[in-house]
Formats: sequence, C-alpha cells, structure tokens
Amino acid sequence: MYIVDAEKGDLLWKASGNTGDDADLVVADMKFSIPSSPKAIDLDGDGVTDVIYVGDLGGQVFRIDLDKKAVANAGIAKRVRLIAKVGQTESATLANQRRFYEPPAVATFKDSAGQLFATVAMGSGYRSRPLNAITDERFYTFFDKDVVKPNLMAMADADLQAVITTSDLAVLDLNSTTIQDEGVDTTKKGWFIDYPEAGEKSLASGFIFSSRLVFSTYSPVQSVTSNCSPVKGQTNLYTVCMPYGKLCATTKTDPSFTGYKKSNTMAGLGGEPQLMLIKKDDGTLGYTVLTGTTLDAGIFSDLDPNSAKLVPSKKWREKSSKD
Ligand SMILES: [Ca+2]
Repeated sequence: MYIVDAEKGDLLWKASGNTGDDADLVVADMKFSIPSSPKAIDLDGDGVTDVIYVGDLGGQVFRIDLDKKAVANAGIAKRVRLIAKVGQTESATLANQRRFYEPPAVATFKDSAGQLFATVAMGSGYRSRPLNAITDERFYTFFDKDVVKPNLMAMADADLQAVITTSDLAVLDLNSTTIQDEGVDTTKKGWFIDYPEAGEKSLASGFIFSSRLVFSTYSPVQSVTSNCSPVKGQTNLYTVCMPYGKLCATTKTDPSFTGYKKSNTMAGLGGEPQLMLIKKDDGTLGYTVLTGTTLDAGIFSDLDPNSAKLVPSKKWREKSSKD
C-alpha cells in the first residue's frame, strides 16, 4: 500500500507485509494481493480523508487509520488494522477461499442506544474465474464500531474491536420472513448473504443511499444450446435495507423483485449499479438505478427528489475549435 504526493510523485508512506520492503508499517497480515481500489472515506466531512478500507484476495478487510496531525510522512497512517477475515486465513477449504476484488460501500448509522457505527458492505467473487462454482461466495456487511470513535488515534490496538470472523456475523436468510420484517440479530458484528445460485458472485461494488444498499451479482447460468455456444450468464440485482438487513418497503411492493432480489435484470455482466437522478416524461424528477443496460425506478420511488435538491440542474456543451 503506497501513498504518494499527487503532484510530484514522491513516495510519502508505505505499508507492506514484507519486512524487507523498508515500509513505514510492516503489517504481518498483508500477505495477499490487493487488486481492489482503496476506498477513501472522509467521515467528518472536512475534506480530508480519515480512513481507507480495502479488501484482499485472501478474504481479508483492512482499515488504514490516517493521522491528519502527523508531523512526519512516516506517521501519515497510525495503523493498518485487519478488521475482518472471511477467506482462507479463517478456513482453508476451497469453498471458503473468498476473494475481494472490489472496494466496499461504507456508510454510518446509529444503533438503538444512539451509538454511531460504520457499515462496510462488500461482496466476494472470483473475478479471474467468473464461471467458478466451487467457492461459496457471499455478500458481507461488517459493522465497524471503532472508526467513529473520536479517540481512535489515541486508542491502543489491544482496545480495538476484535477481528471479525464468520461466527461473529448473522446469516441474512433471504427467505426468512422474520428477517425481512425485523432484520438480523443486532448484537452481531454484521451479516452475510449466501448467494443462492450456483456460481453466483460479486464482480462489482454496490452503493448505499437513503439507508438502502444496492448491489449486483453475476450468475454464470449455463444456457448452452450447443457445444460451441458461449456461456452468457446473467446479472441479478439486490436491495437490502441498512443497517440490519430488513426488506425495504419499496422492494416489498415492487413486483419485479422477489424478496431482496430481482433476478436476471439483463443477460451477461451488468457491472456496478449507479444511482441516477433523471427527468421523467412529465417533467418531474426521479431516482433511478442504472445497472448495465437496465433501469430500476422502483427502489427509490418513495423519495421526493424535487424537495431534496441534491443535484442542481445544469446544462453543458463541449467547446469546439470555432469557439
Ligand atoms: Ca475528514
């Protein structure tokens, strides 16, 4: 993990799992590749990144705590903390060799006691082998109760939340009407969904907006008609109410969804769902989720974008050489 000066390119800080790398921080748990983009989070909205989350190919998730008061480059990050492990460092079986290729969606919520915590939501998926059905891929939401603490910089590592493993998590059973109505056990440190289809996996990041988590999966359904026809697969779309995994009211009444899931939104790989604010034919605005080539207006149909005024209307054109 490198932090460099964006203007000059100078190396400012480095963390590595290898003691021979002359790193500012040697992190023994950093022993797998990290193809994912790091997810930089500005928790207090002051324009300065506070923490970075990133997963690796060993099914581990790290949080890098940045120290904005650091006086020397070596102190830019206070620590690189392993916050969860749900892959081969927890269990070495082939089914458990989960890999994180995509950055998480992160948001903060309050629990019933009014305590802030962060949700770190990300799915596993063997991107190098999209047809693989041996790994038991999952979508996770980890609860990070440390990141919101005002004294995070001063805390001793021994006082931080223990590394989350599978037994710390609730299972979000997609078919449980109790969970659909009430959510998972709130005393757990998060939850996961076991993807129901063979080979179903995450190949894109999701997003969290208005307490709703939206993410897509790729399912390599074999619709082979002859020996030479390609495996096309399909994209599924999920919507989960945060933070405890209830079924959202709009999803419940949307006939295109069965529970949390809309199956086969498009053939092939749809990629990352994106939230769009679009003008409808009647001139009103509406939130729509774009996944690949498909639009989904139902998920945020209860929101009034005209009163939210989140996105000012703008017009633009490209300058030509005649300008
Ligand atoms: Ca900040």
